[in-house]
Amino acid sequence: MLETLSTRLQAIASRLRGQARLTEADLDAALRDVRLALLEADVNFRVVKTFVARVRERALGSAILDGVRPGHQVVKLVQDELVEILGGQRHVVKIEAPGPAVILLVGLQGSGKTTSAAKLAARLHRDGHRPLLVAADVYRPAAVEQLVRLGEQVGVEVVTGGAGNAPVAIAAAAITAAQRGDADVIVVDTAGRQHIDGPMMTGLESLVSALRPAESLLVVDAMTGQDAVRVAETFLASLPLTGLILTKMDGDARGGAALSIRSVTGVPIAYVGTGEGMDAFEVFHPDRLAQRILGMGDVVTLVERAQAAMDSAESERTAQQLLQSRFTLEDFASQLRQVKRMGPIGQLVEMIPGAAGLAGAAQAAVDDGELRRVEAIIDSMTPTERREPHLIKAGRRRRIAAGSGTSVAHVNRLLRQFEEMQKLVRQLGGAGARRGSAPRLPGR
Ligand SMILES: Nc1nc2c(ncn2[C@@H]2O[C@H](COP(=O)(O)OP(=O)(O)OP(=O)(O)O)[C@@H](O)[C@H]2O)c(=O)[nH]1
Ligand SMILES: [Mg+2]
Repeated sequence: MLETLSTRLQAIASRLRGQARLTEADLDAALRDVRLALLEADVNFRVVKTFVARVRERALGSAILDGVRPGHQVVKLVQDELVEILGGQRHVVKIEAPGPAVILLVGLQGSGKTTSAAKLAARLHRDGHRPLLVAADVYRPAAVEQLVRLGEQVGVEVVTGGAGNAPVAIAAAAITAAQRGDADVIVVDTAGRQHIDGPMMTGLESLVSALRPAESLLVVDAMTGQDAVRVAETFLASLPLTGLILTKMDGDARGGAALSIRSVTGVPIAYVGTGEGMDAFEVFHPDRLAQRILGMGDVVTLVERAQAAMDSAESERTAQQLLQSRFTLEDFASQLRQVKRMGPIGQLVEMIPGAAGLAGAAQAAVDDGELRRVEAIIDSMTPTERREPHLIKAGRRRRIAAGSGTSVAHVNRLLRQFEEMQKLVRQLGGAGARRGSAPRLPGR
């Protein structure tokens, strides 16, 4: 997310932190770089202007240039100001009893409404709500089909209308169904058009007045740059939007525009989409994004992703295996699969404090097929070989290499690495055993 901007701001930040003294001229030079970085990332120029002016004013006003570690303090001001333009507080969607609360998703064609509707329902479901999805995009039969398929995928029921039903009628039926079926929130997917026009707006206005949604969320494609900001302004002129969903933030190109959307429109960003998969969806936390952009990591999100992706029973079993020195290649493969469920490796590394600069390299290693190769090699082994890799002699190594489409050198490397890991684990397990916490099995 926002890799280019992030790289540039991090370079400026580390230069600032490295300076023991800071004159007003140094400050202005740094702020000029900040200004350029923001503009190049396509952040709205008025927002940039205010941003830089406020950091400068606060830096000079509080006399931090004469204080201790002035560079660090300026970076902190930049961070605070980033949080500020991103909206300060996170926006919590309103789901109040007596339900069902209606969440209406609106937006242009292809912005990601249907995908986001399903992601949002999945999210709400995971958070303990009982959502229903409503297919109120009746103009394209394929749209209903798409939502039904996604609903199945995330395990949320989808309400559809009969032929010729108007969106308002379908949504009203969904409210009744929710009351009967004890759902507390309904997420309504609507039709998008290529451009904002009268009929679309009239249709949405009648949905709003009939449903009185708790939230009307505008879905915008972050890759469309400043257009996204203009689209939001136009929608806002006719509809009482309560929040925004920024999709395709996984693309780097013009995501900066999205950073200014809150400042320009005053509408808070509620969620961001970071990929096509149903998991690629995050609650938007201004402070966490600001930290990530400045390379300070985002451990909280990392842990949350791990919790969502990891099977806790499976992890517990692995921990036990580790402690008992019985960690096998099978366990290793299962761990790999769980990590993959957490999302693209580059995104994960980016959230580790101080490691943001490695994100590209880590992602490249994956794209290079290193992880896939490891998985393929393990897949080509027999269950016995996975449990007892020391049994794998030359002939078997050749078979495994052929079966996995790799080379004997690859197989050798994996086995060697695994053996080293086991050695390490045995030492750890041994230490545990001496403390009496993890009995070692006989013969190990
Ligand atoms: N990379 C990426 N792709 C996304 C994201 N959100 C949606 N998409 C993709 O964008 C395309 C359009 O998404 P839809 O959800 O069908 O968009 P829509 O707004 O419902 O489109 P219409 O119903 O035609 O108005 C699909 O291919 C999605 O997979 C995201 O956060 N990242
Ligand atoms: Mg759609």
